[in-house]
Amino acid sequence: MKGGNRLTELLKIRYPIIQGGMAWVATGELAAAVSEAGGLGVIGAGSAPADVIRKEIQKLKERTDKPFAVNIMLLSPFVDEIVDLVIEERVPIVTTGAGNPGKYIERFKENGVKVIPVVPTVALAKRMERIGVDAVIAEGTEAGGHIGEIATMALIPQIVDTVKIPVIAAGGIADGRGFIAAFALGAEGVQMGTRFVASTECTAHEAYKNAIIKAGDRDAVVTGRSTGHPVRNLRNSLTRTLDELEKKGAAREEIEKLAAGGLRKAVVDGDINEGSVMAGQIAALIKEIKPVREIIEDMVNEAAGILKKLQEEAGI
Ligand code: TUI
Repeated sequence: MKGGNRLTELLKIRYPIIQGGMAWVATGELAAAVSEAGGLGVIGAGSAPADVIRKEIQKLKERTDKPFAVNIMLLSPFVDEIVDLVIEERVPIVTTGAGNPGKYIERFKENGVKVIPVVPTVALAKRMERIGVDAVIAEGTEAGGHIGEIATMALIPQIVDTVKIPVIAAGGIADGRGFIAAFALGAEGVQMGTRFVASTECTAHEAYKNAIIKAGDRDAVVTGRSTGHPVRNLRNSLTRTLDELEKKGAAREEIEKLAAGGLRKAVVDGDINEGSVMAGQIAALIKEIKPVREIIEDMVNEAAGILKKLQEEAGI
């Protein structure tokens, strides 16, 4: 095994590859497969109550004894009970999304839980470092789901130049080229969501996975800008209806009512027309559903090939 970096040492994993903590999609099965393959598997708590996530943690623990994380979606009504659950189950690492995890940091630290928040801006990265998080995931607007405004290419080097803790790049990464690009910008790891949805072990409905395989470059569109909760999802009848409502200046409640429950509809029921098929812009680059181990090994081998080519052909 080759030597690691700060992130692989912090998380005790083989490859600096983290799986996105996607609500409904990031189950115990998917997370266990990623951890077993040498990355960091992440169970997405989404808006689920603690008893549901406890079962996912148990499922994962039956399949692997490698490190894993739980992602806490900070807009969830169940955040407090998920925080208690993480501590009770001795989950070693937490990632957070869709908000500022500040008020929970002390409890995590006291209990030896490593915390890695997703940050969409330099200001939030700086604030997170000051309150003592272990690393940050800098997520560009190319990502799927709830997003910020700054592109990965611009965001990563700015955050790398601002904080001393390790920076993990997310948004628009699905292969060895993206991996190398992230490292070129100063990241010490990558997080991928959409790529892991299109995996054999992902328990999302086949129709959802196939929608990613079929997506073209302009299909991952943003809805909900007017509500202050912009979400990137694949263009379908739901996104068209939402667009019309937003153009008409419909009430926030009406838009949110339509969007609520949309993710479950797509992931669990396979309704890719009326449901919210959250995916990043990189969906169009993903051409096949393959096992998690292959996704990771192919990515690492492609990255190694790029490095070799640079050394041999570019005289570097
Ligand atoms: O959280 C995500 N992606 C998500 S969460 C989600 S569930 C949901 N569905 C509909 C509406 C809202 C949520 C689906 N996809 N990614 C990480 C992420 N975090 N992206 C952006 C942020 C973020 C935004 C603002 C993190 C912190 C933040 O801070 C604002 C503040 O309070 O300072």
